[in-house]
Amino acid sequence: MSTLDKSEVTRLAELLEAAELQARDVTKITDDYPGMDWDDAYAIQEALRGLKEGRGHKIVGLKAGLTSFAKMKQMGVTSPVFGFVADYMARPDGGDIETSQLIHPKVEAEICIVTKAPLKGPGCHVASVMAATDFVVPAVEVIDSRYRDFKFDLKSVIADNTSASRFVIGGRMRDLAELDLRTLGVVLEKNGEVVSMAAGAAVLGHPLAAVAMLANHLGARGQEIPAGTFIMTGGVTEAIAVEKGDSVAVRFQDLGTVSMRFV
Ligand code: 0L1
Ligand code: MG
Repeated sequence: MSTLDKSEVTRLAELLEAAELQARDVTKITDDYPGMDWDDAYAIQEALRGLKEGRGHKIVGLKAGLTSFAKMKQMGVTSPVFGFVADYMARPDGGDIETSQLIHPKVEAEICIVTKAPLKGPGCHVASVMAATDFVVPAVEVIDSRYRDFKFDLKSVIADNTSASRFVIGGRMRDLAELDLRTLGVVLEKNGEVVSMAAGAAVLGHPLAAVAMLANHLGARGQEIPAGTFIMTGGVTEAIAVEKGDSVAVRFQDLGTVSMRFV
């Protein structure tokens, strides 16, 4: 069930997209629409996706967010959220990220997969995801909530495409069978100093549980994850604020290092 009509959904998607493109923050949308429900939130995200496609952008991956206990605690929420990433958000490993295009970026280290078979919920679990995984690849997500001071609730953040902003995929892909994603260690360094570390199990006990939840979430909407989909399972640590001049390197056990500079 939803409470917003189509024109309100479109208007809110346009408002959030304008905030992103102009790099200016807005107050969370539930302040004006306190009765908004989950369907409304995902409908606004869907409308945002339509705006991106209308500009000629391609959706190149799916993401789960707020999947680690550290992030849930940091943001004061109790359940994950799902969104998408588009081609214009991708930056090369070792490359520059332009801060003038962003509001208040933060980085998070993510264990990602690419699927080789479709995944459709309900009933998807970690083993279904294992069977459908082509390979594992490391990435760093740059999140940039369009909401003032990163202050939001879950519905507002879903509408804002889960703060998706930029992402950097590392160069080394590995077979899942060679890895234990639960014990895979991740060390996040900013300007040469270790600022955060965790193991894969920080994400819902097993990072692939985030993919199963995503498949079940889409299944409830009659959708599936197609074969060949890049999926980010969510930050293993809390998100770390960055600014112009910062360098970030994330060392993933068995998966290599992903780095970037904020300019
Ligand atoms: O990818 C994420 O975990 C972001 C989820 C949205 C909440 C946030 O902006 O931290
Ligand atoms: Mg993330």
